[in-house]
Amino acid sequence: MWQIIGAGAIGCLWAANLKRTGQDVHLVSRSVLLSDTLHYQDLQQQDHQFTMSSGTTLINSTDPVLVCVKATQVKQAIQKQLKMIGPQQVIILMHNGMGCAEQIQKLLPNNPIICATTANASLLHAPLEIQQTGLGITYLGPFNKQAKLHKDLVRPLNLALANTHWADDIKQKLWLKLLINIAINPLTAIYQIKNGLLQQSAFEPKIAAITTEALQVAQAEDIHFEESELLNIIRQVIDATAENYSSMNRDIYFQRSTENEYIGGYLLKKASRHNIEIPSIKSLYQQIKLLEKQKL
Ligand code: KPL
Repeated sequence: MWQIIGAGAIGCLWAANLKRTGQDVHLVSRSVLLSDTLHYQDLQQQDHQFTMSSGTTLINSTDPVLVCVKATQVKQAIQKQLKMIGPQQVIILMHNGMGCAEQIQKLLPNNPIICATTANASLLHAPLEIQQTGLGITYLGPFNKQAKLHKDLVRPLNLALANTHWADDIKQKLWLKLLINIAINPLTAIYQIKNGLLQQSAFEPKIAAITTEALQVAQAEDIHFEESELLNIIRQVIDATAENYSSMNRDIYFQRSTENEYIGGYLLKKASRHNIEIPSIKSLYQQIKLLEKQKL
C-alpha cells in the first residue's frame, strides 16, 4: 500500500494513478475529507472515479510514505505523523525547492529518505477533484544511504505515471528544477503574469542575470551546468508552460505563503556560505517576502 500525505493537486494525481493501476492508497490530509470519492480527469478528458481510504493520520508504520505537500509544510506534516512513522519506513519527498530533506533527516535520522521531482502537472478544482494538465518526467533518488536500498519503488510508481525513473544523481536533478524555478517563479509572481510573458525581450537580461548568479552558487556546491544549455532549458520550459501561471504566481495571487524560502532563500543561504554575492536573486527574494507580508 501507498500512503500519500497531501491531498493537493500532485498528491491526488499520484493517488488516482496508483488506484487506476490497481494499487492500494491511503490519503492523509490536513483536515477530514467530506467525501471518499476521488474524481480524476485524465489528459484525454476521460473521467474516472476512485473510492479512497483517507484520514488525518497514517494507518501503518511500514508502507512507504509519499509526501506531496509544499516545501513550507513538509516539516510540520511529518512532525504531525512522527509517532506513527516506523524506523525503516521510506519517506519520499516530492515538492519544489530544496532544503526539506535536511529538516526531515533531523526528525528521522535512521529512515530512508528519497527526494523526488516531477514535471507532471495537475489542477485541483475542489477537494478530491483533479484534472491532469501535463505529462512529464519524474525522478526519485536517494538523499541518504539507507534510501539506496529502495530503488525498486520506482517500478510501481512508473506503472502509475509513466516516465518515472530512479536517479542516483538526484541532487543534480533537484538543482536543475531549482535553477528553472528561480528563473521563472519569482518574476511571474512579482509581475503577476503567465509564464509565457517571460518570452518578451525585456525579461531576457533579467533571466540571464538570475541564471548567472544561481549557477555560481551551484558550481560552489559542485553542481555543474553549461550556462547556454541551461538558458535553453529555461526557454523550453517557458514555451511549454506559456499558458500556465507558475505556482509562486498563484500563491501570491491567492495570498498564500510561497516556496520563496526553499527557492531564493535556499540559494541565498548557500551563497552566503560560499561568500558569493547574488544581488538579483536577493532582490527577488525580498520582493516576494514583501508581497507575502502584504497579505496579512
Ligand atoms: O515548477 C514550476 C512551477 O510553477 O512551480 C514551473 C512550471 C516549472 C515554473 O517554474
